[in-house]
Amino acid sequence: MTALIACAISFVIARGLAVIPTLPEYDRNVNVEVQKGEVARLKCLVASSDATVKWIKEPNLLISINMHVVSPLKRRMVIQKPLASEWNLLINHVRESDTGYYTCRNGDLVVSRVQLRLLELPTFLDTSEDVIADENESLRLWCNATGYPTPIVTWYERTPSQSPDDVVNTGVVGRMLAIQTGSHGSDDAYICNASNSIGSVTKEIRVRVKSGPVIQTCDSSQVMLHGDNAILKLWCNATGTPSPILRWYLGASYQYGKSQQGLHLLGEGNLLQTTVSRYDDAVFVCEATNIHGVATREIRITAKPPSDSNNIQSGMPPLSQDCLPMNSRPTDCQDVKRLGCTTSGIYIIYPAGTDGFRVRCDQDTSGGGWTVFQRRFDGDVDFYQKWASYQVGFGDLESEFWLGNQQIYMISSQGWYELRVDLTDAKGHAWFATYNVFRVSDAEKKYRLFVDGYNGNAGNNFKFNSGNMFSTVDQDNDNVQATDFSSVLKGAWWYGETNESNLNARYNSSLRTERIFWKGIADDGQSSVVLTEMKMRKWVDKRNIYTGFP
Ligand SMILES: *[C@@H]1O[C@H](CO)[C@@H](O)[C@H](O)[C@H]1NC(C)=O
Ligand SMILES: *[C@@H]1O[C@H](CO)[C@@H](O)[C@H](O)[C@H]1NC(C)=O
Ligand SMILES: *[C@@H]1O[C@H](CO)[C@@H](O)[C@H](O)[C@H]1NC(C)=O
Ligand SMILES: *[C@@H]1O[C@H](CO)[C@@H](O)[C@H](O)[C@H]1NC(C)=O
Ligand SMILES: *[C@@H]1O[C@H](CO)[C@@H](O)[C@H](O)[C@H]1NC(C)=O
Ligand SMILES: CC(=O)N[C@H]1CO[C@H](CO)[C@@H](O)[C@@H]1O
Ligand SMILES: [Ca+2]
Repeated sequence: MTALIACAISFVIARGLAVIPTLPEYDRNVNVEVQKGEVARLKCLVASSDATVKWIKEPNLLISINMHVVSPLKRRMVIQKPLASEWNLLINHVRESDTGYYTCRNGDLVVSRVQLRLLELPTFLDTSEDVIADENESLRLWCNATGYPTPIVTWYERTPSQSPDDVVNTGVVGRMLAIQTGSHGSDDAYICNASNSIGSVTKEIRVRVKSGPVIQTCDSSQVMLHGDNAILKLWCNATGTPSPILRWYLGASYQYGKSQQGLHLLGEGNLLQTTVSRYDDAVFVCEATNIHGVATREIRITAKPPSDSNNIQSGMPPLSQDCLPMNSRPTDCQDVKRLGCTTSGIYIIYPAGTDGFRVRCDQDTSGGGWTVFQRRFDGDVDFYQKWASYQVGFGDLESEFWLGNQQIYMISSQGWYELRVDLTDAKGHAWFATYNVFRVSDAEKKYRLFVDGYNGNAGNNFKFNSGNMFSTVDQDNDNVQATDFSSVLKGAWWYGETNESNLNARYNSSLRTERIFWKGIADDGQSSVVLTEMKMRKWVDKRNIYTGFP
């Protein structure tokens, strides 16, 4: 009995002695950490060669028996044996679902237990939003991030005086940052950076302190128009948190369009563009509003007496508008006609967005209703003028004039307009060209022309100008590199690659290239065009049917 036990013990010892030296040292709980898509190598060391070695994914998914992978995932798994004692499990293209605990068994004996984890870039689960805070308010900002290894959150601060890249470490580590907000006008940004061994993410949280509006600067500029009106630009800047909304009102000196408060709302935004009569004083009010208050600033525009004129016109031409109903505001000469004025003459019209300006109406030609914007018949007015003059107009509505590109734009953008060009040659023969569609774009687009639908006996020469920008001797917008058509042809026009028309050129010049020109009319090298008129009229019945406008 004793011998048997001794024998058994010695057997155990002998067996132990035989096995233990062949087992290398290893950590039975090594974690394997890889990024998604990489290869995971799970180690198992089993010395005895007659063992049945199994890999099991906890809780009970059998993956392999000896060299044989039985898992449904066997396409991505393989048993690798770099040494006779190693039974490593290789998992290719590791996925989220592969993570967990794996045990390697020699028979029933657990030889190793390995946790497979995915390394993950930090991402934010939840962070504070931008805050508008009260003065001196204490706040807690947070940034919760996930990732593996667990990201460390560090906080940075940026004050408005610093450049966007210039941040200061607050020394705070952890997902919560407590701050005390400052006074009005402070506008800080806090940046949390969640970082681990494989990367980092940052999030900027703006903290602004509530404040009422403060108007910083206001200014105006004035451009005199032809006649008695001016284009007025007014602008104001205001600060406040939240950002104030700016509104413009016209002071009570104006008689029309009054709101309940006696102020006429003109527009919103930090820039206002309008027209005023230069014979009136005007008070404009800029109002900045946010939830914490209102600030206002007045801008006074002082009337300029007619003698202080900086345009060519001397004195005001007489108005023909006694025929208009009281307080009527016609938008063009077609409207003047509709309101009962059927005599050609000078009227004040009020195109949308303007406070009115004078125009010449032709109520006789082809049914009337024409707003005349160019007229030449004796050469008394010099038409070889610069951009600024063409923009606001020059000459005299009673004789020769250019109404002004800005006014042409303001009128023609009110709807669908047609154009009529009347020409008379030296022999007294009258010619005309009409276009069903006429429109001129704004100053930013350099008063680009659009015409379509010719009719008449003068020839369709203006179609070549459609799509061109306006050029003057000091603004070459003709899109032709080699030439400055305005200076070569001595005019101001929608010049482009061809020149079939040139109605603002020199009057009765002896040089053919420099004189008023419409191809095919007075085009024999001797005579010339002696009378020109350009006029537009709204299609009142067919308004908004034409859809081909640019
Ligand atoms: C983020 O952390 C804060 C502070 O510990 C906690 O109140 C909040 O519930 C967390 N949010 C998420 C989505 O984990
Ligand atoms: C905020 O703190 C400043 C400085 O201590 C103080 O002058 C101001 O009155 C405080 N404002 C409010 C609303 O408490
Ligand atoms: C976040 O912090 C880490 C560690 O300081 C840094 O390496 C990393 O560039 C930071 N990330 C960003 C986006 O600033
Ligand atoms: C005021 O506003 C105008 C128009 O937006 C802008 O061009 C200008 O820089 C602003 N001025 C100030 C001082 O903010
Ligand atoms: C045009 O010029 C010619 C030659 O200088 C002159 O005879 C003629 O009268 C002028 N015509 C007009 C309408 O000015
Ligand atoms: C610069 C230019 O091309 N000018 C031409 C404009 O058209 C007239 C009439 O056809 C020509 O004589 C000019 O040479
Ligand atoms: Ca050119």
